[in-house]
Amino acid sequence: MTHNQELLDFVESTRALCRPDRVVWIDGSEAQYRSILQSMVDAGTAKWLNPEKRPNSLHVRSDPADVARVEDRTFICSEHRDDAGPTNNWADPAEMRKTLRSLFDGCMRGRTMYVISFCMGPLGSPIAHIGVELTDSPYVVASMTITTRVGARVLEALGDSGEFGRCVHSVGKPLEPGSRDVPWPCNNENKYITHFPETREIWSFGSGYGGNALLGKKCFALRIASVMARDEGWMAEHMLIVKLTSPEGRVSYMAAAFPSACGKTNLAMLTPTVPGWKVECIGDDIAWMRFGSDGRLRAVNPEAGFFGVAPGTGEKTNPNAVATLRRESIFTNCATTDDGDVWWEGMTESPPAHLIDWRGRDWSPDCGRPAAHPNARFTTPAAQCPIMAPEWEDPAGVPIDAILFGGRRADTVPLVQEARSWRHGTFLGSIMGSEKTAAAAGKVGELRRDPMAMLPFCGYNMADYWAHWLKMGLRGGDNMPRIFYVNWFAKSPDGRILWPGFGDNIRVLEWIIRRCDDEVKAVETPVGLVPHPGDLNTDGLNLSADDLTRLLEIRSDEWLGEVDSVRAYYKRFGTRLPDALAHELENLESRLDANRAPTTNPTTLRATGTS
Ligand code: GTP
Ligand code: SPV
Ligand code: MN
Repeated sequence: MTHNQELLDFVESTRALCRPDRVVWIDGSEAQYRSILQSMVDAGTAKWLNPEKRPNSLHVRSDPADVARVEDRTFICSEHRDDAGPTNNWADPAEMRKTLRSLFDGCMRGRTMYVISFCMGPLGSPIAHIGVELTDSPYVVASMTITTRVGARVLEALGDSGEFGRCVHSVGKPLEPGSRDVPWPCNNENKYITHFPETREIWSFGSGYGGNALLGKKCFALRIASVMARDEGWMAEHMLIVKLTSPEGRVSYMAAAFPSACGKTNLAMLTPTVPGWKVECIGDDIAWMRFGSDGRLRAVNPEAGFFGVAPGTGEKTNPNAVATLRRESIFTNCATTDDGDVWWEGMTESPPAHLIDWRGRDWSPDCGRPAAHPNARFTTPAAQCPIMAPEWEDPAGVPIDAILFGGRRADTVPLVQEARSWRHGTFLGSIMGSEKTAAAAGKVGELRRDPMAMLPFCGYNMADYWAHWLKMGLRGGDNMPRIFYVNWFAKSPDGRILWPGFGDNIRVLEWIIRRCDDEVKAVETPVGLVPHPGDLNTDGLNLSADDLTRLLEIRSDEWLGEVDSVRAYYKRFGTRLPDALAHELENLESRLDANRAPTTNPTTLRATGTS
C-alpha cells in the first residue's frame, strides 16, 4: 500500500517486537470497515443495535476497570525532567524504553496488528499532520475510522518520503493458542500511556479506552502536538470551535477551553434560546491554531468525529448531538433497552422501566445505581451533525474572534468576565480551577488547577507553555482574539446550580460578541470585566435578581483565598514561571486589597468603574 520506507520499517520492527499472527493495513474502505465491526461482534466485544432504531451502530461494554483516561499512568518521557515540568509524570526515556520493550515483547501473539494511517486536520491542509497507529484492537480501528481521516488517501498524501508521528498501542493481553478471548481484553495491572516528545513517539499499553488508546486524539493532537506547536510557533489546544451568526448577520468564531466533561461538545452544538441567533459547529474538543497570512489566529479541528460524553445528552440539552447519533455510531458503556437501543441518564426525561446496565446487569429506576457509566461515550462522525458549518474542513481554518476559558466552579468564578488584555487572559487561563469529572480515573468533585484545560494534555513544562501563550500574544498584537472566562456551574449556598446553561449560554456569547464589537460597556472588578446586569439578555428566563447578582458578583474573600492557592501553585514552577504571570498575580492581589469590601457587585458599581 505504500513505498514509504520509514513507514515500512516502522511496521516491520513493531511486528517483529510484538509478534502478531497477522498484519492488516487499514485502507479506509467501507467494506473493510464493515468487516472490522462484524469481527468485533463475532468476538463478543460488541453487539449490533436494533437496525431500525440505530442503523449500523454498535454497543460495547468495556472492562469495568478500563473506563476512562488514566492520568497517573500517563508519562512524558522527555530527555530532561524539567522539560516535562511539575504537573506531568516524567519518566526517564531510556528506562521507559526498557520497560516498554519487555512489555511489548510478544504482546500481540494470537492477535492481528492493524496499521492505521491517519490524518489530523483536513488532508492537504498546511495545518494538518499525519500519524500512524499500530494497534491490536479492532475497537480502536473502528473508533479511529470515525474520529479521524484514515487509510489509502492518507498514505497517498504521505507519499514516499513524508513524515509521520509513530504511535504503537496494545491492549496488553496476548491470546495463547487455544484460549478464548475475553470481550474487552486489557491489562489493568500494567497500563502505560507514554510520550517521547523529542522523537514524537507514543507507546500505549494495557488500556483499550478512549484517550488512552485512540492515539490520534489526546496523545498526538495535544501532548505531542503541543510540543510541535511550541517549536514551530503555533498552538494545539483542548478547545471546541464554534461559529455564531447574529440576528444582523454578523459572523464570528470562538474557541473555548473547558476541562474534560465540562461542556465543550454542548457549547459546540448549542441550540440558541434567543431568537435570531444561529450556531454552527466546527469542532468539539481540539483546536490547532496558526497565524494566517492576514495575521489573524486561524483554527482547524484536527478530528473528523466526536468522542462525546453520553450522560446528560438529550433532546432538551443537545438535540444536535442526538440527531448526529442516529446511525453509524459506537456506544461504549451505555445501558441498553429491551428493544435493542441504548440509553443513558439524561437521554429522556424519565427512564425506561427496564434496562441492562453498562455492566450487563438488570436495571430498574429504583435500583439505586446509574444505568450508564458516568464516562459512557458515543463515537460518531462529525459530518452527521446537522449544524456542521460548511467551512468546518476548510484547510485554511477559521479566524478566531474570542477565546473562552471555563471550568466547573461552585463558587468564586462569576458567570462571565473579560480579560483586560492577552496577557491578563493568559493569567486567567493559567489559574483556572475545576472540579474533577469522571472523564479521568480518580475522585470526582475535587477542585484542582487545570490551566487552559490542558493539565492532562500539555506535553511539556506548563510554565513554558504559558510563556508560549505570552509569546504568541506579542506576535499577534492587536490581531489576537479577546479572552473571556466563563462558569456555567456556579451554585447557590444551598447547592443549586444558578445558571440554566446549555441553549441559554447564547446569552453569555451574545454579550461576549457585543464586547468584541465594542458595543457595550462592562464593569471593572478587581478580577476582570463583568457585564452590567442589564446588559445580559435575560428575557424569558426564570432567573431571580438575587441569583443574577450572585452570578455576576466578585466576592473578595473567595478571590483572596484563590490568590493564596494560586501563589502556592505557581511556586511549583520555580524560576520557569513567566514574570508576567507573577506580576498579574500581584496586581490581582493589590486590586482585591484596595477593594476590601466583601463583594464587588455590578449593581452597586454601575455608576462608578466602567470600561
Ligand atoms: P470531554 O469530551 O470530556 O472533553 O467533555 P466536554 O467538555 O465536551 O463536555 P460535554 O459537553 O460532553 O459535557 C459534559 C457534561 O456536562 C454533560 O453531562 C453535560 O450535560 C454537562 N453540561 C454541558 N454543558 C452544560 C451547561 O451549560 N450547564 C450544565 N449545568 N451542565 C452542562
Ligand atoms: C477528555 O477526557 O477530554 C476527552 C475524552 O475528550 S478522551 O478521549 O478519553 O480523552
Ligand atoms: Mn476532551
